[in-house]
Amino acid sequence: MTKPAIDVAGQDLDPVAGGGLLSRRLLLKSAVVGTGAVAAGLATPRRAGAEASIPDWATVAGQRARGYGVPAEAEASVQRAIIEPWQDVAPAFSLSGTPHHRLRGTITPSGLHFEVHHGGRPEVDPNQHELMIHGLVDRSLKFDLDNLERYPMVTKTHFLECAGNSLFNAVMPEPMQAGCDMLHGLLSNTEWTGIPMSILMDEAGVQPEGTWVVAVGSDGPSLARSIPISKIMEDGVLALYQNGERIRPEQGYPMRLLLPGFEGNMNVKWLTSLWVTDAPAHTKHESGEYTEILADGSSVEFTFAIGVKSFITHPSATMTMSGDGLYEISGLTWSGAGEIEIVEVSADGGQSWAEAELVEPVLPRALTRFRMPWRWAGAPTVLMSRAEDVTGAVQPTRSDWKAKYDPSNFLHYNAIQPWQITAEGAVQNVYL
Ligand SMILES: Nc1nc2c(c(=O)[nH]1)N[C@H]1C(S)=C(S)[C@@H](COP(=O)(O)O)O[C@H]1N2
Ligand SMILES: [Mo]
Repeated sequence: MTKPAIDVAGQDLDPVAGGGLLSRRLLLKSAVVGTGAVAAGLATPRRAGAEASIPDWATVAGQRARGYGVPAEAEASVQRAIIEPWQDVAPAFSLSGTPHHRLRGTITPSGLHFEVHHGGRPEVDPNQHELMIHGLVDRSLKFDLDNLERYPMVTKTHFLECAGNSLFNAVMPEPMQAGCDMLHGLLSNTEWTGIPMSILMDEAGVQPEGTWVVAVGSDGPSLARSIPISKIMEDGVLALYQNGERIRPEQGYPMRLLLPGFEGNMNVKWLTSLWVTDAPAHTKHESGEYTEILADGSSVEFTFAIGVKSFITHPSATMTMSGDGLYEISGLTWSGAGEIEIVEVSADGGQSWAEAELVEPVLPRALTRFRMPWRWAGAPTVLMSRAEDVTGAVQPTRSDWKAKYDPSNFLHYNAIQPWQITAEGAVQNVYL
């Protein structure tokens, strides 16, 4: 981890909480070097000398324009993590996680969006793919990509999180030492564009008894989920575009259902059928795979919305600190219930907390970045973040979360993530 090149006036270096958390006013200071306020541990830019040399690439003609850009060659190691441990348990499943510890900002590049395929990624021919709306409707309708292009479209930024995200923290007796891609990577954030579902439903004419919609994908397992029609009508979107371009094959090309804030599984990819019914269908994918068992042995019938959550991305497990001194702690926060209200950070293992800055725009049901200035004393400590959303819901500790469920449950894990920093500067996953 590299330290930011900031310099500051003395008073802002007074801690606002234990462990070296500093005033958020520091985030406003520009990179003024040389006021002498900070002596040790500040990463200052190298001063330009008279011996400036001209690099080779600045002396020759560059590469020609190209049709589709890719990241710089030196960034080729920024990849999704293929989540292998899961494949032993359910071999038909195929998962990859977004490397949040190697990204900044909030939008997930399309090529790094996480994947959860229950039966692999189908190779859909867009010219043959159709979406049917049927069941308790006045008119059954069929759409192909061409018909759909003529409908009004909306553009909205929303996160998608698998209900099984962070499963290793939920079930492993000892904390797994891996990066944010393995630990929390079944989470991404996208600018989606598509047709409000209410428009298509109104065209079909939903009958009064039509209170549920069973959405089905055209992949091998025909993944199917029941959705209350109220959600479909409120803010459901038939998503066709991802960050401005057509949805990637991994994300459901050529169309997927987007249900802002609802667990990933309900956002059916390669969507081919919407069957309007008067009751949930209790498909294998909802009742068999996405039901949480509580501590008393009973189970929760449905958990639609994703809970309030956050984790620090910089620094995070697998990173190494580059010496003591000033750092900007940075992380991600989100909630399926709406906007994030507050994120607090602790740099002393939860003994004291201070409010982090939420980076604008703070959008409902979208990833929000938070940041906090911090001076690491070079001694062992534990960093944590704790989010609260508009409904007042707050992230639980791991032990509070575990107490609620049967030990086998790994769904909807949203506990506080502590990162332990050793005296040598290694950042490790830890349970507190
Ligand atoms: N048709 C279909 N839809 C699907 C799935 C699938 O396997 N098939 N996986 C679901 C699960 S479990 C999740 S978490 C999200 C993952 O979306 P992504 O792969 O675009 O990240 O899609 C959901 N929709
Ligand atoms: Mo999922």
